[in-house]
Amino acid sequence: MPIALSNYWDGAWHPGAGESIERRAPARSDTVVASGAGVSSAQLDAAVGAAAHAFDAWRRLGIERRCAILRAAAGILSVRAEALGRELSHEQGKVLAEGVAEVRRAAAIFDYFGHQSKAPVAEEYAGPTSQQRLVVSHHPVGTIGVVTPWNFPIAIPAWKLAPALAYGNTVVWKPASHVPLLAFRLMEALEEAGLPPGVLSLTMGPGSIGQRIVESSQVDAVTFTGSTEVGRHLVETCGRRMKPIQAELGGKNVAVVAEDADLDQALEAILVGAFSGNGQKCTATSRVIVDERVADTFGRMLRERACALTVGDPLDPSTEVGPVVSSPDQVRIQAVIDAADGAVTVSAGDRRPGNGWFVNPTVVDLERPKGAFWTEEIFGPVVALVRANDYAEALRLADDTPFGLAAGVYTRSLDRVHQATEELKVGMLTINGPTTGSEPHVPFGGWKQSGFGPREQGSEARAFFTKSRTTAINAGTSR
Ligand code: TAP
Repeated sequence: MPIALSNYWDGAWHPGAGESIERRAPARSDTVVASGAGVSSAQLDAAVGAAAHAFDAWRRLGIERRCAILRAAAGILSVRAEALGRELSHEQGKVLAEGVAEVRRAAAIFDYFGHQSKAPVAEEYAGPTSQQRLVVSHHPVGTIGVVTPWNFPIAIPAWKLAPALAYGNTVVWKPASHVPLLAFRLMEALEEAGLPPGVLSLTMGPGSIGQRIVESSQVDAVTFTGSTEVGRHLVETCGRRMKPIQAELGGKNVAVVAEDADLDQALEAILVGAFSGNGQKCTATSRVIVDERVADTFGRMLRERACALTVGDPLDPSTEVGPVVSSPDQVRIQAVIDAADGAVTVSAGDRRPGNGWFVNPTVVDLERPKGAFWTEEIFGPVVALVRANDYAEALRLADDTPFGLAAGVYTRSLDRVHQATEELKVGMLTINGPTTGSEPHVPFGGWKQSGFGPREQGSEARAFFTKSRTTAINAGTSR
């Protein structure tokens, strides 16, 4: 039976009066996972109004009581990780173990921000004289518009909602249309954790609902994760309104395999980087640049292992690569593969159910670094191999992209690690590990066209979700 979806604002669930929603399972497109309707424009305005109205009481509640609610939400998500992970895998298509791990990650994020009440709330500096102290304190921004993508249906919402709420903001959240069920489940968990009425509004619907949130005069700032195309448009929209926006966008992430790399270690890391999440991660490895001297060996190793990956139902624990998120995405990715010269499309055999949106894991040997495999974010289980004459050329090629999200470098040389950290223009760099992955206590985000505004998570999250005030305190003249 499909799960009946609902929207949430002002402390109550509301059936949508907007566009209908019907989410089908990517592995079995004849199975409806969840259905309902998104909000109408009038409902959205009510949901935004409720969040704006709730702001003063929420910020005055104090950080300790706010954080206690986030810790309770973390506990609820932990207890439900298996069940929610299964629903995530069914709805989005990533394999079961990754679905469960993502729910646990969301719990860890709520737990991390649930402990921010114990972090310093201000910094103190010396004034120009001993009579003056300068105190920098941090204050909530107001009502935040949150717009999230489908590839991490619960972890990315968590890493926006948790800091927004901890630091005293209220939120209007529009999840991606492909993953309404996990949004509904996260909202349920937060309601059960004791979030007061109005503090969070869940408003489902198409991109136009996200657009209306961003344009609302009652929304004080926007945090968005998604494509560079939509992100650029939202940055322009916010710029015209002088509204702060944080945007985490696309990537064309690279793995550089040096001549001295431990090839087995590099192989394991690149397989995870390229094919986990069915290749649909913003940090997915999509270009592999290999030193000419080890390229034949490494290319053969990569093709052989990619060929042995089991493609199938994401709920089957033996599956290593599941379906992509939608039928149009399957058609688009397959067209890019079909148009490529030298594409080796590989698959371990047929364990896939009928009617699924599957794409075989694919390795493409590129003669020259150009074409769609080199420049476009394909967002599927595909990876391009390119040869470089030496390490210096490999680093130059690595930066041959307008994106700057993630890179992996595989080497045993400290000198080469140093060169990579100096030269590569990326926000996330991994040495001898997968390009994918993040931790809640350290910043996450991209350079160049992969990101805009303050980073997410860790110590940098507060920079976006608060406004600072510098207070100069002068001692009385009698002292
Ligand atoms: P998008 O198509 O950009 O959609 C992202 C969100 O924006 C969805 O909720 C979407 O709604 C909404 N949206 C679409 N048009 C809008 C508009 N005009 N105004 C406001 N909201 C609008 O991205 P996607 O396909 O969901 O996600 C994949 C992309 O996200 C990839 O490029 C990936 O690299 C990127 N991504 C980046 C990161 C980081 S941290 N850099 C992490 C994950 C994903 P609908 O779903 O209803 O269309």
